[in-house]
Amino acid sequence: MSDIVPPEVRPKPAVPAKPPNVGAPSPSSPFPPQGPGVGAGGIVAAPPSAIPVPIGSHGPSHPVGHSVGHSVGHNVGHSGGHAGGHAGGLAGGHAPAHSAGHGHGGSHSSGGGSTLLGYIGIDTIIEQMRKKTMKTGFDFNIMVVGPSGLGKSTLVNTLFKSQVSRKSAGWSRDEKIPKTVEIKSVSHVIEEGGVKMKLTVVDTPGFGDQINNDNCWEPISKYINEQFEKFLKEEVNITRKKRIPDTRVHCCLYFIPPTGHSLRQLDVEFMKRLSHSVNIIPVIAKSDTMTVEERQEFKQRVRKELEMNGIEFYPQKEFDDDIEDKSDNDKIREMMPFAVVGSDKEYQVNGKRVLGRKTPWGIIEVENPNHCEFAQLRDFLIRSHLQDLKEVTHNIHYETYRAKRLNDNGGLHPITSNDTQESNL
Ligand SMILES: Nc1nc2c(ncn2[C@@H]2O[C@H](COP(=O)(O)OP(=O)(O)O)[C@@H](O)[C@H]2O)c(=O)[nH]1
Ligand SMILES: [Mg+2]
Repeated sequence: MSDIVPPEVRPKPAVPAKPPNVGAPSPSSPFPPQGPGVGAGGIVAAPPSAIPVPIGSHGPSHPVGHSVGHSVGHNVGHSGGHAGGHAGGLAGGHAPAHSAGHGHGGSHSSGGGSTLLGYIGIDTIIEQMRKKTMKTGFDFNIMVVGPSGLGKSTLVNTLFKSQVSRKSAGWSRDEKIPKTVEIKSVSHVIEEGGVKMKLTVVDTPGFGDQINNDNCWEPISKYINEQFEKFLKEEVNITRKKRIPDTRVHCCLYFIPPTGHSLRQLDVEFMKRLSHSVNIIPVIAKSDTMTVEERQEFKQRVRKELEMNGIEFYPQKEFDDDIEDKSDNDKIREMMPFAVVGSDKEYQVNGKRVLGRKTPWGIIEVENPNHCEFAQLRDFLIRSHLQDLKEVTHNIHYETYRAKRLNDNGGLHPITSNDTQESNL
């Protein structure tokens, strides 16, 4: 594939990695978080160098297991139930060195006079979880919202290094990009390092394109709730699927036009209304159209306006887990909204192939942190917070919907699978 950029040209992540657990109070749902979402931390903590992204191809280009060390100690509590004891022996050889010490150092027996010595193998849970995730894969659903022509499709393609959001049936690469007129989701399976991700991009019609934009967030809100409803119906089914297809929107990238002015009333309304049902990540689109000073000023203004309007974007302060989490997330929040540039074209710069936009005065390298903040967004979204986005969606947004729905209804009656809509995945 010509548009794969070799890993060595990619910059290091500029945002701190986050342990893949959510800071929110865990609701006492009788339903376990879905699929490999929770407990599959091994995927998201992958080191930055491990993103070769052979989209749609099946050749893992990296040895698996490189991400094990990052997840130790964070997920065990969530996913112990999945662990098969017999797997310990299989995985023991891969146990992360630093955690093996807990077991091998067993000579310091407890005050109770225990003489049990030696390695138990608890730390192999990570390897067991990794194996499970490799087998089952996981879903990730991302929605893009903003006026048409702001670079939404391009940015998603830049993020996932492919034509993912333009590949909808019937459109080839060279044809004119169709304008989205209805909410449409397109799914792709992306495989990397042996882990499969079913990525669904939900494209929304040019938000705010109309003359009268009253209530234009409604169809988007409806779509988000429909996915919750679909999931809820599957959950309360008497014959539940082993793994419920997850079409819930894990993240909504909200594109702010690079006007240099204020947020529009529409932006404020949208984010205010939707921030309680979806993880909103505001980004400043086409930031190559602004000077460095303009960009800084605009970012500051947007941050201030978001705060003044009480808009909680992701990562929400109230869900910070602990002090470490808070300090990592504070750094990210201070950098937001990321001023991004998108492109799915490659150019040769200093002997390396880079994704960029060619202008008469030079090439804007989208992954170069000195040129724009795309790399920060990508690292945050995929390499450090992807798992957390899924968990917040499940534990907070979905849980809120579920509680309300069950309350309103006086308890949802079990329904048969015939009543539920088929997943659109
Ligand atoms: N200057 C600039 N142009 C961009 C950027 N991203 C996309 N474009 C261009 O803007 C046009 C619309 O992009 P598209 O991704 O289809 O926008 P969408 O309607 O929001 O999905 C295309 O010509 C893109 O090449 C960017 O970051 N900067
Ligand atoms: Mg588009």
